[in-house]
Amino acid sequence: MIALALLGCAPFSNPSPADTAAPAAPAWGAERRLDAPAPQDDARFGGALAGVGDVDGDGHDDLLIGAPEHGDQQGAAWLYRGPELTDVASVTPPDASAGQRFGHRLSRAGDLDGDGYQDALATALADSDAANLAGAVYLFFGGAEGLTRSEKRSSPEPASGAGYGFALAALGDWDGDGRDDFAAGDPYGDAARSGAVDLYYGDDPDPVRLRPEGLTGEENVGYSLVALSAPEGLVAGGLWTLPAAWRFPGEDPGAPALLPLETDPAATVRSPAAAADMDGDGYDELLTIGEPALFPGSPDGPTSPGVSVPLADGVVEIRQAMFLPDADGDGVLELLLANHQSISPLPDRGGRAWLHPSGGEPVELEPVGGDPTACFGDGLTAAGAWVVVADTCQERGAGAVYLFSTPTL
Ligand SMILES: [Ca+2]
Ligand SMILES: [Ca+2]
Ligand SMILES: [Ca+2]
Ligand SMILES: [Ca+2]
Repeated sequence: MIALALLGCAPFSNPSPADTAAPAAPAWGAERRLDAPAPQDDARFGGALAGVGDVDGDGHDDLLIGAPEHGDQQGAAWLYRGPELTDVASVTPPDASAGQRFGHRLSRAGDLDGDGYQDALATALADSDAANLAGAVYLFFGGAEGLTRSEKRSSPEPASGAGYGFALAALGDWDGDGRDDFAAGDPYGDAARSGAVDLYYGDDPDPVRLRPEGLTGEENVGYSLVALSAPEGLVAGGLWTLPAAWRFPGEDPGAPALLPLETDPAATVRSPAAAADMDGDGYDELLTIGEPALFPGSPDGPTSPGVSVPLADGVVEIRQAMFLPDADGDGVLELLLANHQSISPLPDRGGRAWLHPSGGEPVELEPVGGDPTACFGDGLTAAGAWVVVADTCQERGAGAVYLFSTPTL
């Protein structure tokens, strides 16, 4: 009950009798589907998504969408400018090459160089420049013309097939120098596959490499990254081997601590997925996927036991999760959860996604058009007033992205 008390309004507890009336259907407003600007079978448009903030300074938040298998696995990414996300421009690294799989991961960055424009991050999973297919992270700097200038970052310990930048996280300005900072995961970047996290201050080219002490191998630290509000720091997960998650405090990132992710009753916790201050007490809650749970925030980071999130009937696990703005006015953020795989015993269709209001029952999102047996929900983000849901299986793997206007309840 301590956890529920910390979450203030006790979101996601079982509804009390007063709450059991059918919830009002969410007013999703406009819904739209985006297909790839250059559709191609198996290109996996929507394989990465990121609301990147306002990169061109026109006052509207913008969206990046990647297709990592596009064009002989060179990969591709496009910038969709807000507010309508109809103005599209290709975003390309200067050393684009076949097999590079650019656009495997995308992230907002904040303002890395302090020029007032929001910047963005993109990885090339199998970049061949640094060592042998070690992967690379590109910084794309915002400007009035969009994301036209970039710089490249490679692993300090480049290893074959390592997939540098497998996870990315925008941190805000940890050192207070006016430039926002970010982290790049390197979960396969050493012989023992213990993994590591690189901390980049602004646009400084050389990272601070972070690796918890006492690792013995196969921890794959940096497989997932979730930023907390500074100074609580950064949560780095391993590869499906919990409790392999660590917290790097913002004030002393060189002193990470193992982060227990235990729930009561015990649930299958797969991976950290998102963090936000759900209840407005100043400390971020951590949301995990698997059987999803919320770990209450504190000055020392998220705390166990986590509070399980009740799922829609028939749903056992979820694979994607994010926070949504408070849509029902109770001061508590809502959740968007998805599972892109077909869920037995629910009626046969592919991926599904649900809005989980803090005070009510889950409400399913219905994609506009398209093949309902595909993998709707294999990526989630938000950009401006839009909730963005990917379906990379759509159209023989060409992929599609669905836009839903932010709901009001
Ligand atoms: Ca903009
Ligand atoms: Ca900038
Ligand atoms: Ca900084
Ligand atoms: Ca909180």
